[in-house]
Amino acid sequence: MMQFDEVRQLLSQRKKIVLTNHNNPDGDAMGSALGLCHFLRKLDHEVEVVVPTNYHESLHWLPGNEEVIVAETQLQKAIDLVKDADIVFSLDYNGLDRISFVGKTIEACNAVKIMIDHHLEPENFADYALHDTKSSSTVELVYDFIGMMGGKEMIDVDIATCIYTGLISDTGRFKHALFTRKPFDIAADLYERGIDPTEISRQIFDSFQEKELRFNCYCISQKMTMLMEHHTAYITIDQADMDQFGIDYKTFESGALLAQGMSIRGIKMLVLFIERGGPVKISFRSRGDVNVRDFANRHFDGGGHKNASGGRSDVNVAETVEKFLSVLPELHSSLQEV
Ligand SMILES: [Mn+2]
Repeated sequence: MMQFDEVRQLLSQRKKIVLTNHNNPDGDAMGSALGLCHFLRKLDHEVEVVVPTNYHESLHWLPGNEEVIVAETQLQKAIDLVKDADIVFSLDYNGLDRISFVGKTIEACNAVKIMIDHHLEPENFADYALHDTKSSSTVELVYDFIGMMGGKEMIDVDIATCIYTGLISDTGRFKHALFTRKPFDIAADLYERGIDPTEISRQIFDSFQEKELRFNCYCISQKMTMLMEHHTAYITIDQADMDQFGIDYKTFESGALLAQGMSIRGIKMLVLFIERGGPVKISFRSRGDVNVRDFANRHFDGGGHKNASGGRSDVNVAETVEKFLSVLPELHSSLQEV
């Protein structure tokens, strides 16, 4: 493991740097990558942002977005950049399987690997890691990293906008993952630097296409089962549901749907099952002490955060739901607490 002084030393000369984040990058992943990109370019580094897959268009307005390289559409370019890099950053993920085909290239490349992340149980591939599960978001740690580099005064409105995007994305507009006062302090600092919080929120949260909102409403009204004795609800959707509304799974942003389900009074856990041939993809959301990370890990080959996790299942969706219902009583006591 490197010390931070060595990282600072390394960054004191112009380097080729590639910033990567996870599959289907969200606001925190894109905010981290683009915020850090703007900062490192100000330090005169040669910086590229390489993301494994495409992402939702509500993030396409972010400053610097037009230069992002999406590996699934420009695979050779992405691989060449990683192979040629002096430093590769892993942002908002801590396992190389979270980044599909680019992961193997990162594993094998000669670059110094730096991880900045807040997910549980980091893998051991990085030479230097800024990792804290008590951080609301990865952008919070990117902000720290910039501070550790002595660059806080270099945070301009573009960097600040990217960081704020990650903050409001991962905290759901300051609703959860608030373990310390830091997210508020950072937000106040970013405000001083000239961001437009109203406009950023509008771009991120009020940017549904009509078909997306209609699809979410359909899922809630037609595809959701309530299990009130467990304070739980679950939603099952398949390819035909998505086709009916013209929804592209690759850029489908399930966060808003999950948040809508979790906004029902009395619900402490929501589970989304998506079947589209291949393994069923499962997303969990919960409140308080209902630990869906451990639950996903025990039964559905998954993980993530205590109140937001994911998993998968190799049997069909009906059998997956059956299995879910059979193991759900394990969470009974935490689901009963008020
Ligand atoms: Mn995150």
